[in-house]
Amino acid sequence: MLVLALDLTSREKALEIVEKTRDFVDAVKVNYPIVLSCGIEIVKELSEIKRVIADFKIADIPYTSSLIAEIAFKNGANAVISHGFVGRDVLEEIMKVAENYDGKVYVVTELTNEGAREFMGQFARKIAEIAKEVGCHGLIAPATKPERVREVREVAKNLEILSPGIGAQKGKLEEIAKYVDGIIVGRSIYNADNPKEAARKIKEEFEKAKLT
Ligand code: U5P
Repeated sequence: MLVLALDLTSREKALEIVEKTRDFVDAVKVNYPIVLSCGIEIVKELSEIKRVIADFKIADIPYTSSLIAEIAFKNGANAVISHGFVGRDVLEEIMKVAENYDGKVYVVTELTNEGAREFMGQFARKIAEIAKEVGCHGLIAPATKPERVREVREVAKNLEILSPGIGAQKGKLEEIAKYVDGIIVGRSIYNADNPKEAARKIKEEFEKAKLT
C-alpha cells in the first residue's frame, strides 16, 4: 500500500498531484499544512477521489481529542492518526468516535526524526502494546529506524503498520518492506519532475522489496 503524504499548501497543486498519481496511490494523507491552508473542506474533496488518512497527530485530553477525530471523520476521512504517548484513555476515546464512522485509528509509536529518540523511542514498544490492547487498527512506525519497525511488528503482529521516512528522510525500503503493510511518501513524489512516474516506481520497488 502506498500512501501519498500531501503536504502542500495549494488546493490546485494538491488536486493536480492526486490526479497524476491516482493509479499508484492507495490513500492520501493530509496533515496540518494542507488543512490549515485550504480548510477542512479539502478532506471532503479528496475523499471523493481517494481514501483519506487525517494525520492530525492527535495529542490532547480525551475530550478534545475526540472532537478532533469527529471533525476529521465527519468531513470524509477514513482514518485518523493519533499520538500514542498521550496514553490509553485518549486512544479509547478516539476509538469510540472511529467506531461510529467505521473509521480506522493509527497510532504513532516514535517519530522518524533523530530527536524522537530522546523521549518517544524509549516508549515505542509500550505504545504499540497499548494501541493493540485498545483495539486500534494500526501503527505508524519510522522507516528511518528499521530496528524500531521490527520491534513494533513483533509486539503488534496483527496490526497494520504504515511507515513514513522513505526517500526525503533517507529511510531504505529494503530494510522495512517485509515488516510493514504500507509506506507513506510525500516529497519524493510531489516534488519529482514526474510525480506519476515517481509514484509508480516507489510502489513497484516496495512490492518487490516485500517479496525479497
Ligand atoms: N510523518 C513523518 N514521520 C513520522 C510521522 C509522520 O514523516 O514519524 C509524516 C510527515 O508529517 C509527512 C510524511 O507528512 O509523513 C513524510 O513526508 P516525506 O518526508 O516523505 O515528504
